[in-house]
Amino acid sequence: MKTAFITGITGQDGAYLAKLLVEKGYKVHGGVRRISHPELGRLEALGVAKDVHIHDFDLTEPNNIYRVIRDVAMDEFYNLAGQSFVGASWELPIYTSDVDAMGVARVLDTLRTLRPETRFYQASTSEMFGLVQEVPQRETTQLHPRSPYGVAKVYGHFITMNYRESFGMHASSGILFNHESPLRGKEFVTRKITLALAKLAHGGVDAVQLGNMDARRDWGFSGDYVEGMWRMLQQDVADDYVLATNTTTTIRDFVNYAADALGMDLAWDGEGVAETATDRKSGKRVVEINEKFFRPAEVELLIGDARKAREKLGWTPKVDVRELAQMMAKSDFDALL
Ligand code: NAP
Ligand code: G4F
Repeated sequence: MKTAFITGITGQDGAYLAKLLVEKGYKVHGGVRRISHPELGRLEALGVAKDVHIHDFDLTEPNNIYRVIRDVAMDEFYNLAGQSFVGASWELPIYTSDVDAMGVARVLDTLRTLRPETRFYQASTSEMFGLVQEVPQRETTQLHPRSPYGVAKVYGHFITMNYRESFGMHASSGILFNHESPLRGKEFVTRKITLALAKLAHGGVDAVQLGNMDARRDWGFSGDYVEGMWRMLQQDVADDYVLATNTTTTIRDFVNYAADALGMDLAWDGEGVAETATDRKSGKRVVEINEKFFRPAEVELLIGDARKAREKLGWTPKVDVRELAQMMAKSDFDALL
């Protein structure tokens, strides 16, 4: 039986990965940071809360990291913890880099000292491509991050590569494009949309307030992507891989897919901050634009080329963006029944 340690186990990906590893027969340990109201809701939703061993863990706390790595005899370490909300990173640039950049170095250096044979996974991101230098983006595409979050993740990415090259550690970095699920945080645009539309479908009256409708994202399903993380750590040689669907969709079209799943028929009108969407059937206003959701610098286009993961890991995503929007909208609708 293998043992895995997952940081960020209470998050979206942490919960799906914990479920995958429990099903594969792993002994699963996870790190949970101290907050006033500890929350294992996602692990409970996936039915694995009782199957995981929880440890106090914070990426900003070096001695805490040291003790956890000393005490848990782990074969694999998945570093999924992070300040993951891009929009917040302009307000929290120092904290974001402490967690998303320095936190990675703290873990790698402790593993190097105590358990250098442990296989390590770093949660890198398509946000590192930012102002994209190539379409589609792949492992070799030049990075140009556009947010403090993206900048911090670039450090995490390169320090992972550096510990592999410097110390021969089995350290891999997954450059994951956006991936979502019914367990996605409510501030991310997909979940914000599906929750708001589900409330409208239940008789609510509040339109969802959104920012840039023209940004394009390559959206996949978290459940598919954690399978790719696991496959990376099963390779004889550590490496970096893009995981993506190779389809890009505007925010506007994601709204259309979610609306469709809930039986709405949207009419779009206006441009820029005056843009709106109204449901032809109910006459209700569904989308309004609010300038406060625009970002100081935007990532306009993401579309990934996951050929390397397909060829070397045998990984392919199973859920497309329409199915994803439908899955999320239906889940939010059913939860309100
Ligand atoms: P998420 O739902 O926001 O989960 C983040 C997790 O990190 C939560 O468990 C959170 O704990 C924990 N955390 C935050 N700060 C911490 C700290 N200082 N010490 C220890 N734990 C801390 O994010 P996700 O969508 O699952 O993403 C997982 C990772 O992949 C993140 O690093 C993210 O940046 C990266 N990523 C995500 C995507 C995506 O599209 N989902 C794409 C590429 C990369 P709480 O429960 O206490 O908040
Ligand atoms: O859903 P988002 O907040 O995700 P974003 O910024 O792409 O980041 C996510 O994916 C990254 C991978 O590329 C991860 F590394 C990161 O941790 C996170 O999981 O925003 C998506 C797009 C942006 O272009 C944003 O400007 O949606 C646009 N948007 C328009 N209106 C909005 C809104 N985003 C949010 N959150 N809220 C809005 O009202």
